[in-house]
Amino acid sequence: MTIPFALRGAAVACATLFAGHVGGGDDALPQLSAATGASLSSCTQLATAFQFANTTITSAESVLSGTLTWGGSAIGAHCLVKGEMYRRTSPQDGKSYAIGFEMRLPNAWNGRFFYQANGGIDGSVATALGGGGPMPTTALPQGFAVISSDAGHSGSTDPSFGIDFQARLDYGYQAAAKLTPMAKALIAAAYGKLPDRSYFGGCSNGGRHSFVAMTRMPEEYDGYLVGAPGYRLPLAAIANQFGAKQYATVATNPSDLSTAFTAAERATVSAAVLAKCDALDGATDGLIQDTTACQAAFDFNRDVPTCSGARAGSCLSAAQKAAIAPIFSGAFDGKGHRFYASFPFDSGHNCADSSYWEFFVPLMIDSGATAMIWGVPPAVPATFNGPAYALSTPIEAMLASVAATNGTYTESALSFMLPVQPTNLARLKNRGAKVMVYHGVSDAIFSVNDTTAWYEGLRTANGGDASTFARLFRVPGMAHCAGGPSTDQFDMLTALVDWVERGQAPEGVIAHARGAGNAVGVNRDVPSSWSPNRSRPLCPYPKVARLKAGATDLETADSFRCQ
Ligand SMILES: [Ca+2]
Repeated sequence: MTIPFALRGAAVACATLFAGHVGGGDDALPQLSAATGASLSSCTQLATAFQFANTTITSAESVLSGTLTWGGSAIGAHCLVKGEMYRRTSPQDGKSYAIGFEMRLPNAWNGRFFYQANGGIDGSVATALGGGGPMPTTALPQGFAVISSDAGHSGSTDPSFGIDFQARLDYGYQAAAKLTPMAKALIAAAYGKLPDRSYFGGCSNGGRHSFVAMTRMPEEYDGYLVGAPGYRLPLAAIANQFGAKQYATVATNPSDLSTAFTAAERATVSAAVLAKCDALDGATDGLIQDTTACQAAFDFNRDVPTCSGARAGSCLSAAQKAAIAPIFSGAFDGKGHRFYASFPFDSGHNCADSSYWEFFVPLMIDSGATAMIWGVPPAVPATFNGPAYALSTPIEAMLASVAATNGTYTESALSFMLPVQPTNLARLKNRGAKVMVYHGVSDAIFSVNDTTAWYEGLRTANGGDASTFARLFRVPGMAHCAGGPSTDQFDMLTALVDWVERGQAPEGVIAHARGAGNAVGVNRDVPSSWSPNRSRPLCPYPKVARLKAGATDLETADSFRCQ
């Protein structure tokens, strides 16, 4: 890596910004200083002037303001740098691999770096906007320098990259570790100083990347934004295949698992949950804020009508209840051992997102990932049949294969995919970094209960209170990362920056529904009875939003408080 001497000086000066403590009491943590901006000194020259080990810059070009937009607003002028790291040929499959990336460097930079962690099985370089989903704004338009990568392989729908052992490791945790120092050096080359503050964020597998980063790279980032983390992804995927096996026992069309639990029947369950739980938070408004109380109040077998005759949509047969109840109460192996979390009952079981995750994904995505990305030895891609694998392979065999190693695949999936000691965040905490986690309560693929169990463990590991550095926000009604009958549009990145750099701990993050006219995109799951722009506070767990005494307007966050 070549950095001009003057820039090395700037990098040293930057390090002194970590000094300074505020607060008192026995839990005083360092207060990190705020980032300061700078202007881009060059763009196209970066293609030749920037050098870093194992890195090839393939292009650097200026992008005019308005070329990209978010929510109808122009994103400002910036420099787009494309490149790759660690080009190599696989000893397992003979194919060529590299870690592809793009960085977008704003002309008017806010002094911050954002690592955009992507979803799915990675495999494509998503546009480095600095976030996605339904966020009202993202990092790039706010002036962050943003990196996005393919995490070390090409092909966002093809799990056969798992034949290559190094590609497994890059996908798991090593791509982020390799990209981080390169990205910071590129920022130094572009602006004359390293980033003052660095943030890491994503949802789903991107939330997993964030979760892993806070345990493996606690010194590299100051804030971690963790959305719907599949932080035990191989186990969640096997649990989802457990669900497919259960559904298959009551599907009227064996080739279509959704016939086991139709949209009308799912709506019946959501309505039954609302009938028991909606008012527990003081407001009968179609949102169940008190998720914990709801699980005690609602009984699936008792409160969902049982069909007396043929299935009719407004009831479940006894056989359906027997098949579906274990999916909620938690997947188990043949010995009755639970290996993944339960799922809570909520208001959003009938949204389209849930059907996709429960009926399509286990057969077409989870199966291939389990067998080829995580399993040891991996399945042979040319003859692999996803639905047959999901429905025929014993759960015990799946669990054994993601825990296995051999002479070629020397690290198991449970090692390379999962965070390391996830309730020990002392290094991150003690240097003043912060963590914000959000998770939809109606998420059908990664259970909010799994994330809540981790957070309870974190509280225990920190004397009963982790809120000084890490907070969990459960989002009622929200499906996987977005959607569901929910207020799913919120800006936790700004809340995280305010916490990291200004010491303003997030109490209630305001979230909006995305009804008709929403600039970023309409959520079709928003009930027609709601105001299109309904707002609610998202509350740090274990607090929940409750209706204020005397408040009558159910469409505004002002009527609720976190308690
Ligand atoms: Ca309610």
